[in-house]
Amino acid sequence: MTDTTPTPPTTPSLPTVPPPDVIRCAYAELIVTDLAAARAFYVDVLGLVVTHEDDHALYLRAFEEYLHHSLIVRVGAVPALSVLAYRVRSEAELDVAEAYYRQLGVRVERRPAGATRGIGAAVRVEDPLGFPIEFFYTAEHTERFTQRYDMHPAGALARLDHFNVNTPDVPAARRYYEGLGFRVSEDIVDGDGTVYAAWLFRKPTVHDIALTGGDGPRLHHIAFAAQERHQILHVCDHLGALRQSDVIERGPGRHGVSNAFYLYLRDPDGHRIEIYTHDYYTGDPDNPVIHWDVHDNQRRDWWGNPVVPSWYTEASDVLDLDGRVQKVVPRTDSNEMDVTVGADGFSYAREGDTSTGFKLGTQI
Ligand code: 4SX
Ligand code: FE2
Repeated sequence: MTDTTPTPPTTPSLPTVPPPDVIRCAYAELIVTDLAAARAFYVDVLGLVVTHEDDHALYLRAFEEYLHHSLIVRVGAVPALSVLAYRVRSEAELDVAEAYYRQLGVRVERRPAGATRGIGAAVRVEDPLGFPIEFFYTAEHTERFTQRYDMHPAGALARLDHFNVNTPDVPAARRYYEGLGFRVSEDIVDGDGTVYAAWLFRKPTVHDIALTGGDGPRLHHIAFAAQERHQILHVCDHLGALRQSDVIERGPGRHGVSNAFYLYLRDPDGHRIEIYTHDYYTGDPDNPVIHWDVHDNQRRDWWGNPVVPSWYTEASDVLDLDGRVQKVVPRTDSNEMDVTVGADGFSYAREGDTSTGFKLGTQI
């Protein structure tokens, strides 16, 4: 008998070989169209330390960082993300990464030491979500300026904290990242099972990567941690004094998710940068996952301030490994902005106001 039953579509299975041991998010490279304008923002306003600069690029780090850079800003034809890099535990993990992604069936490239200034041998992939991702261990060390208070500006940034990306299918992206050894700290869901966003970590903080439901692959933002809330407030004052308050997109405020104090800025090319401080430790194996109802009006801003529409809709294009802009796939699940903002959306602050019976800030 001939079996005519069609094979149901399956999500690609995870590799049988182990994933590379990722330590943390380590650096990003952004393409900008005007390097002088980018320098005025990243160096003169944000106060990042210049490790190296030439006519094509700035290699920047924050005050606690001793690796060569945590951000490269490179001039190019169109504003885009060109790579998100994770640091792995040793050089041997590069072979592990290569084998893992070869089994996943995505594009994989080995890069010799020095292909990126300051970075040793590396593996670059186009991940299943469509992002250009690098894994490296070896990197050039520079002086760590933790106690060079004579050099710290009033808004000194301490270190890179996380990446946040738009991806259409958050549950699928979460499965992929969990396969890579990341753990979820928090998510935003609704009573019908739609997942709007998820936060995952390797280092023991709330996240190294946030997955935000939306048309993707696109970069939503990269975030730097400051030590203190007043440093974030100073950046706002600094921008006001420069008559550049329009660079401030959202905040300052206190996030619900993560509990961090935050500010979102837009660089001259529209790339979104977050400054972030005071999230919490997540390193124990039984760290509780916090689920937020999408209708909880304090989930994204603990004080209930509205999220501006641009924060939901705008994001940076990403490049493939050949430097071409990746095609964006639309999200088909409902969008958070549509269910929470404006005439059709609803949200609440008090527990009794929820129509879903959702328990606020449920922990499992
Ligand atoms: O807006 S959220 O409170 O959900 C949020 C956004 C929490 C932490 C983040 O880093 C972020 O970008
Ligand atoms: Fe963030």
